[in-house]
Amino acid sequence: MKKSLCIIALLLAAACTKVSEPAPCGPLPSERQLQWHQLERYVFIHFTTNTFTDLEWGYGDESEQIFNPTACDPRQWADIVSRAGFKGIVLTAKHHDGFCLWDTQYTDHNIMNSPYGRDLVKQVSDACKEYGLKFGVYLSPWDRNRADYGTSAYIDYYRKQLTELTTRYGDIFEVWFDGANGGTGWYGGADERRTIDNLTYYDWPATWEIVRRNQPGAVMFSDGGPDCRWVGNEAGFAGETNWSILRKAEFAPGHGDGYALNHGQEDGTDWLPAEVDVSIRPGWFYHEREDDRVKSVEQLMDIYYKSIGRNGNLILNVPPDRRGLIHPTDSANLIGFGKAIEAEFAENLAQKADFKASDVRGHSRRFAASRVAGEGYWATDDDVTTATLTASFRKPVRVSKVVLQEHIALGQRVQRFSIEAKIDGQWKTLDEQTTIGYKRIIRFDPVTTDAIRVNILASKACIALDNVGIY
Ligand code: FUL
Repeated sequence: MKKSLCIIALLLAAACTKVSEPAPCGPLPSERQLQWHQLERYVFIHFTTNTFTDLEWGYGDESEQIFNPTACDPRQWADIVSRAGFKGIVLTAKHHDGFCLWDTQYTDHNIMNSPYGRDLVKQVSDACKEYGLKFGVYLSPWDRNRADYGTSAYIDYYRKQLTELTTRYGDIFEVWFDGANGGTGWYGGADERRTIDNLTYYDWPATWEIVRRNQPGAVMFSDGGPDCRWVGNEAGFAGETNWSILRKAEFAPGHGDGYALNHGQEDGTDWLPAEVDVSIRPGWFYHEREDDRVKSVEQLMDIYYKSIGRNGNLILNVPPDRRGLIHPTDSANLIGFGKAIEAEFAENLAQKADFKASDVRGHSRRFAASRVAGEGYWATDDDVTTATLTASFRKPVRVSKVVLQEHIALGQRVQRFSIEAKIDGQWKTLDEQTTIGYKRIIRFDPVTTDAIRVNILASKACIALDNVGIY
């Protein structure tokens, strides 16, 4: 019998018999982390008094009177975000300056005392519901408005704020804990001398507990998680090697090794995937002087491949202007970005391919298009940690990208892989890389090819791939 027939027979047999699942490998994602991975991209909104003072870090002594957007419309934000194909919005409910964008009972330094006079957290969360978006909040631990910042009274205040935010506005998908604080040598606000030890001051586990209790589905972001980690830069890229696991005990908000944040750690103890935060403009807040420095669709696509394409989620900041609207350039580029992603991944050639694997544990025959078909995944036998998967085409196709996704519910396994194309009867290596994780996108100069081969060259345990896409 020919080899291909042999494999088909094997596949059929496997489809008919119940095959055991591979054993989990290393730390595993929680259900909330699995859901979060699937979001892939969402928008950050930075908006506070800084928008009106032209600052990036307000001092905390700004008058509430300066917060006066003349045409503020969170529905415009949500409309643009959803049209661009992004899945949610994370709003800076309070940035380092301490001004609160919601109707809080714990400080007068809030939006209800501004000329705007409306609860913006409520408006944004409502707009998200209307447009089918997830909603999240950023609550700066550092607060330059509070004279008690640095004492235990402030921790109590901070936790009360977090309680308000996590109980009043419906479901929250992510809470963002920024690591920046006055201890980094940037002074201002109510007390210019205080220095904070990030590691000892906040007692994070007790604070995180509030989120767990009130929003069990929410992931929490910081340099050290507990659910997703900072990627170690704000330029928009994850490491080419990017493990979703980390030795968590070595990290805390505002504390951790930059290289490890960017690459993860192969011997990580916990599932702690990377989130890539970057702004569409040079700054996080709107400044008119940056109107001609909005990232182009081309730049945003490069970020896409270096974040989502390298096993990270992307949180792209799009700051409203002084009117409280997303500026036309930002809007056009964000929507253009969404369209470019759609166009580049419009046709998955894997669906037309005939797949053969060098080893099969047992799966649906349609595993290659499993994401599309919504079933099965390809796994190898327990002792098989190297394997090849070949996609052959009846007629030559033009290919410039391969998408790989591991079955991460059972852990991150692959340590090294390569992609080859069969061109004029010869196999040519297009790329060789390390990790895959939730999603890895390999792009290369377009080739016209009869077949694409994925070689898994090293893996911590048997291979389990959810999806192979060819574009
Ligand atoms: C940083 C902050 O200091 C910036 O202002 C911004 O909020 C960014 C997302 O995180 O650490």
